[in-house]
Amino acid sequence: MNPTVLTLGHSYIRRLSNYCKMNRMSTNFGITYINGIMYGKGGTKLCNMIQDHVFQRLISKFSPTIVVLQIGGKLKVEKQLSLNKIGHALHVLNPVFKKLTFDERIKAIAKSISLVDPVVCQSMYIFKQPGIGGEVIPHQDATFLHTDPMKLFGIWIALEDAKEENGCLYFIPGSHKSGIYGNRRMIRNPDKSEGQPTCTFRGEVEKFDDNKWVPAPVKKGGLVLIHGEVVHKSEKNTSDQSRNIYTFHVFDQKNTKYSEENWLQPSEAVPFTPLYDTSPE
Ligand SMILES: O=C(O)CCC(=O)C(=O)O
Repeated sequence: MNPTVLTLGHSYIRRLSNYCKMNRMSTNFGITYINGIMYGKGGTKLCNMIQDHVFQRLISKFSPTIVVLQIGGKLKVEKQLSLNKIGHALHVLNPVFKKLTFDERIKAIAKSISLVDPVVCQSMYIFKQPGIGGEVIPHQDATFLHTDPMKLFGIWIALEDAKEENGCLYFIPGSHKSGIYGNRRMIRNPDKSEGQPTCTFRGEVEKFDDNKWVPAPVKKGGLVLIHGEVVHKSEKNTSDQSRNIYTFHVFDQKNTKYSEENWLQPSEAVPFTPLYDTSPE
């Protein structure tokens, strides 16, 4: 794994957090979507932030479209250690992440699982910060990025050792064979009236058996290929070591319908990008 990826992530954070400091940005603990879509608490303040040109310039220069901040009245730790996530277009807008995403080894993995015409639909840098990195609750990725038939895969790359202590992934073996539990889906909210959230859930929340989880510790540079319907999660990071990762999702667009209800849709600025050339030789 190229160490620049990690360094680059930290430099994003330093710049963003300096910006936050300068502008006394504060919201309640929650998710902050920078690209105009917002969930979580602190919505009003985020609107102000989005209209702020300096911040927009910073965002467009450094490519993050989503930044999750753990900020609540008082920060527990420094701002640069409070950020949780940057996404979802690193693979399009940033040369380092682009290079990594379209690396020949990634293409070989996609070919090995018979993806005919895979496209990359999103990418994220996830920080699991020492002491405060939160859990990611049990889920199936196809709940969020639904394709019919299921042709979605996550590529998850450890930029640091991911261990049980600092929040590695956990899986329920065999859980990818039963479809989407409870028909759970996150979709664009059909109710567009004022004050309604942009996205909403339908279906039931499944309670998974605590005894079925298997940890998947991975060394720095290791890659985990995640089936779109496998149930997985990660725990809080209570250790003093960070657990940073880069992840992106691909789906095979050959004979597949990507749901128009999915929260993420391709745009001119950030289209879904083919992983490899499929034109005949
Ligand atoms: O990295 C994590 O902690 C969770 C990532 C995850 O669940 C995902 O990318 O689907």
